[in-house]
Amino acid sequence: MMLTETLRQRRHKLAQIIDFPVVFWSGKPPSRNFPANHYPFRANSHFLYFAGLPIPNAAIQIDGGNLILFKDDDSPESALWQGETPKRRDLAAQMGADQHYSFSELSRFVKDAATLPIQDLGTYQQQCYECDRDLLPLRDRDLVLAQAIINLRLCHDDFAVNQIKEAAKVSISAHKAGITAAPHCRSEAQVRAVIEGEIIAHNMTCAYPSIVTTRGEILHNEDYSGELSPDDLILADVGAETPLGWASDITRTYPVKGRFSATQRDIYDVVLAAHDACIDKLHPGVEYSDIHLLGGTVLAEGLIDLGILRGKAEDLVDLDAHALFFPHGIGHLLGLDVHDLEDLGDLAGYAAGRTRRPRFGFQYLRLDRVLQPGMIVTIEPGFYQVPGILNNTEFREKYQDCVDWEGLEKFADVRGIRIEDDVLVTETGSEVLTPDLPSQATEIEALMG
Ligand SMILES: [Mn+2]
Repeated sequence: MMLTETLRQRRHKLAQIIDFPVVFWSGKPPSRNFPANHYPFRANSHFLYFAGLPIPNAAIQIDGGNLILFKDDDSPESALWQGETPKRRDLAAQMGADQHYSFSELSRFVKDAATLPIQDLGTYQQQCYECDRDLLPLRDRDLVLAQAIINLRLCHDDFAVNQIKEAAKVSISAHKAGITAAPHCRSEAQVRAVIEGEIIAHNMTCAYPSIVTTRGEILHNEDYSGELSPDDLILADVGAETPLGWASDITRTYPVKGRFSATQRDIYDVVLAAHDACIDKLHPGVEYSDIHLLGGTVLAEGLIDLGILRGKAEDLVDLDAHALFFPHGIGHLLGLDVHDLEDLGDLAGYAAGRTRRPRFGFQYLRLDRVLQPGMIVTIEPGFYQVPGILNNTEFREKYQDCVDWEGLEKFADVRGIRIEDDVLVTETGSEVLTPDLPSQATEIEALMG
């Protein structure tokens, strides 16, 4: 479906939920030292959802399905540096706006409008000034708007699904390039360059800072300075984003030399079993927290078989013993953002009346809702040996009998393994959006030659 028609439908749906005007700002890129030398621009996601196009220094007002674009045309002088940029009139036509005005006209339209705070501080201050109120914490109409947006953005329309599939396709070829190149690379930085090079070559950007590391136990490691040793595993968590802002999110873990050691392979297969079991159970009507528990249970079963955990899987999961090795959640919402809608805190991830459970095994669970058709979620179980967790004296004492600490020592060459795919919940079950990237250990080894 065309972008313009999709945007019209989104506005129409919003108008069915709320009966007051709303304004969204796109934001502007912060400058590094002087205004023309700026960080890459990424439009605010709520703006993108309704405006469709990543236009800097712009705003839109929506009122009962009617759309107005506010933006200044660039000055003739700026063409010397930037060339001709699209005119407001043309942008307005592309998004199907009913009217379009210069940016200064916005003041007349924000009076009774609700809005949502955006990330860049400069624009946030401008929002508060124009609206004549603090936007945080969310309250009154802004909070009603947040709930309405969550209702819309939780379940994706066809246009969004297709965008995410496009992003996923490029991510898959990027990961394949990284897997194939790894045995010939000397550093994490070189592997990252191959993966991101593929994304850049498709005129896409990264949806989040890439993780390409041999220190997989550092969950969000953004350092790429490490040299590769043949016995290392590389954990690559990289996702492309389309020019219209839709994200993908994939993780693969593979051996530098192209062959898993026996111990690496053992743990890899346990993580993969958890990954496959969770994807298999993704259906509308299922509690995502049950998927999280299932992942932990399959992981615990595997670790018992390997002589790392001791006892019964269900009992160990009740005690959160598996979380010693899998301390994060099984996944999250995916959409315009990689942790979609998390600018609204847990409002989107947690159903009404639910809050994060204080349990060790649940504290980083980002999504606690009943799955509905149209939701896109990630499934990303992992196994990590985090020194800060495994050497923690309280944990050592509490889980003394749950872990075979000597048995664990055999697996010293496994620092971190994560396997992550993106899955659409459908009317009848689910559809993996990243199926063409191998996850079996033998397939990965074959790809590496
Ligand atoms: Mn993820």
